[in-house]
Amino acid sequence: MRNLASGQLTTGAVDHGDSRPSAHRFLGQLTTDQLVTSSIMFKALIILSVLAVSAVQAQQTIQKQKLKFKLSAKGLSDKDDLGTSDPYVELFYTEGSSTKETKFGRSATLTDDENPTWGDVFEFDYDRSKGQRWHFKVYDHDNLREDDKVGNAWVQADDYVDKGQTYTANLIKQGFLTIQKA
Ligand SMILES: [Ca+2]
Ligand SMILES: [Ca+2]
Repeated sequence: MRNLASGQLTTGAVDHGDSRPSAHRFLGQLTTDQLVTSSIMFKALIILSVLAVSAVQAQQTIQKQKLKFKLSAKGLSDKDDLGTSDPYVELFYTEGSSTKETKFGRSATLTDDENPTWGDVFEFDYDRSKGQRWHFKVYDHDNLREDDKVGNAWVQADDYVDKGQTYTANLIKQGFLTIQKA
């Protein structure tokens, strides 16, 4: 700041004479100021990069956590004669190589909605060492007969966690299911 101010003063004072040396000096000072600024910004950039990399590493190494998430879906198949599907989701998980499915949640039923966003918050005790796999089953609620299957998806809990706790899976056979941190 002090250099810049004296540079401007000198330029103004030498209006009548040869101003090239002072103008040159002024430019020189500016360049020095800019260099100092660039250097500071460069250091700041390095620090920010290091912080960003650390954040990603920290995220990837989550071993255990009580996860909280919400569900939404897009493009569900129409399983109703009047109106469209009235969807709800049942949540199951398996661990390791076991095929035994344990239910850990069920959403509310929404009416005539092929692109539902369920308000329910689900909780899951995530443990990387257990090889947990989720099975989401989407149904269309029917009053007078058995509920129709709308679609289902399997998701490795590790994949959801490692992708920053937002994940979209294809539903078999139509549509998408999104799991989003709550
Ligand atoms: Ca139906
Ligand atoms: Ca309906």
